[in-house]
Amino acid sequence: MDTLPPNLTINGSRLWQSLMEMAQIGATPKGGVCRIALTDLDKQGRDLFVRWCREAGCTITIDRIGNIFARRAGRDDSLAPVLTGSHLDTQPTGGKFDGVYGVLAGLEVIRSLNDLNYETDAPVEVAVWTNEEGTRFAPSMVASGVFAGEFDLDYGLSRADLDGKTMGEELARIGYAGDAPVGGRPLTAYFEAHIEQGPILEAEGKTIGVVTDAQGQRWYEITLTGQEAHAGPTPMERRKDALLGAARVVEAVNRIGLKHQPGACATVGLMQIHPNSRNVIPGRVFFTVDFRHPDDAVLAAMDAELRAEVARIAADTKLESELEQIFYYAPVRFEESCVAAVRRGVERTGHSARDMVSGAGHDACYVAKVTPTAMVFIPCVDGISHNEIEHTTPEWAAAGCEVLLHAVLEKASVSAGSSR
Ligand code: HGY
Ligand code: MN
Ligand code: MN
Repeated sequence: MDTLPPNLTINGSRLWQSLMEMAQIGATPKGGVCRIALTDLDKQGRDLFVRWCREAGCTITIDRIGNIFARRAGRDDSLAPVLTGSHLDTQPTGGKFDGVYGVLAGLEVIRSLNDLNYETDAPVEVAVWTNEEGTRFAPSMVASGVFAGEFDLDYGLSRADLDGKTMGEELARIGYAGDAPVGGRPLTAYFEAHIEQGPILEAEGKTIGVVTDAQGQRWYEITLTGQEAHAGPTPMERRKDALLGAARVVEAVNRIGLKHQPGACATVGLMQIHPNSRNVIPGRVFFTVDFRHPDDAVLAAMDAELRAEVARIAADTKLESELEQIFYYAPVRFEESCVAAVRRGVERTGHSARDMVSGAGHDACYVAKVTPTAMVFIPCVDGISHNEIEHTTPEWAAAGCEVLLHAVLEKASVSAGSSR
């Protein structure tokens, strides 16, 4: 690979300014961001990103599930591009940085290459993946999953929110139902920069996480059905109380998580009670379970224990139970040469670093199935994310972007000093 120029750097204040401007779209009173997938606010964020990329000289491609690819041409445009990026959609009580940091760090790489007048051999592209969070349309990372061939396009477009609106309908409504095929094209590598969303880097005083792996996940939807009845005249022993059953399953989920330490995570995050009336015994409860672990065999054991517990609790409380696993991916090992490129970026920039396993899921977990992939983490304050107080610092943001620039250039094989 050609030698890199000595003045290779990014513009940290421009990156921070872009992050703060994007955070205005869906800004919440507590300083967070609510920009749910395929809402008008998501459209506004996408439009702003597209405008910035066009101003940076990129061409824009949108595929049929709304993934956006902003492309900076390389000297040899026939070469497979080096891709970076992440997602712009947020959780309902999300922060300014989850996903957005990786998208705008990718844009800053493009802007910096323009400033430095560098022409890479291979094109460089920045991706915005549709619906990474999975909060409105389950499962999460469904669009990068379609890109990686994990799900077929019709499955992805048919994902519906709780009001029955599908991704396909909402993509058309906001004008991001592209016509480019989803995936199936060669890439040289994919690098995703992201906040850690946990406490390790900050606690250890490290600036960069060299992400070697990501833990596996299993998502479930469970419905317990009993019988609505009057809260007054119905004796306790005659009740078929769906919420009592759900409460016991929530406790069992937590117990399974605690049993498989270190490493296991177990969460019930969404619950709907029917009819949700103060003086009616709940007849039906719908809720979700999110299991994670870095070891696939343990994840499988947690799966078996959950199924057994739901069956036992339903029988004990005289309820009908339905349990469906709607999402699963095994723990991911990121590709060695890409991880090494991130490591060399750390060496060249001199930032402190440590290897990490990602606790969160990322689009990189699916893209890794079709392209050599690695991730760059930066710390977030108190390790808090998926919360309006989510925060990082301009210094950490700039440091991660610098490392990303080096890793991208290593794979895009820069020819030093060539002007565009
Ligand atoms: O759930 C996750 O890990 C990610 O935020 N989609
Ligand atoms: Mn994310
Ligand atoms: Mn997230």
